[in-house]
Amino acid sequence: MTVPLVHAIDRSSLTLRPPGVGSARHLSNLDGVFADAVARAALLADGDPLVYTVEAVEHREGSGALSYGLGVLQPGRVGEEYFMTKGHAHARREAAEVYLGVAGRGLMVLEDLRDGRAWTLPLEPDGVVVVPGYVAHRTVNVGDEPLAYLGLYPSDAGHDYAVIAEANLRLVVLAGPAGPEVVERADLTARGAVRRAERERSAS
Ligand code: PAN
Ligand code: ZN
Repeated sequence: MTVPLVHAIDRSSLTLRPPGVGSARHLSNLDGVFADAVARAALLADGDPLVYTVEAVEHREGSGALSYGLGVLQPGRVGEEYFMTKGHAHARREAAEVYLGVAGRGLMVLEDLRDGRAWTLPLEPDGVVVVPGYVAHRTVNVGDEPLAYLGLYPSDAGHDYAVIAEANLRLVVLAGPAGPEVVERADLTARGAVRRAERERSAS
């Protein structure tokens, strides 16, 4: 079947017309992504929420082909962390990607696999973000509405989830009292201990 060369983004339903090939990830499909295992288990027991969907349009004609996916990431939190994607680097490491923000308020968490440099960038409607090659990436919904974006990538980029599965990405985005806070994963344990001590003090 030939893949259509024209699609429209329907901004009210956040879907493609005609539809792409859909996939969905629920919280149960995101193992080892969120730091707070207790909060995750509670949400799973309560019904395993849908975290995001991707509608992909993949063109496969030759080595220069481009593909794209419309990602829709729901608002929500697991403990202090906002809902986010699993995250990956491209199997063909040098393959870059362009993200176009469509709706909602997001952050991209990025990490260069060559030198470990890590940073975040805003992902907002009509904003264009470049993810260079060799950079692992995930999106985080830091708003109250669905976050939608189009990711455009070489068709032979491939998704490598395993490369970040063990250590996860270095930067973590938490919902702080004044909005998103970006912290180092290595500082999470200490931070959790301080929070617990504060809770125990105020409870006693
Ligand atoms: C995006 C992602 C999309 C879902 O289209 O695939 O945001 O994230 P995960 O693939 O990490 O589950 C992309 O970056 N494609 O290359
Ligand atoms: Zn990608």
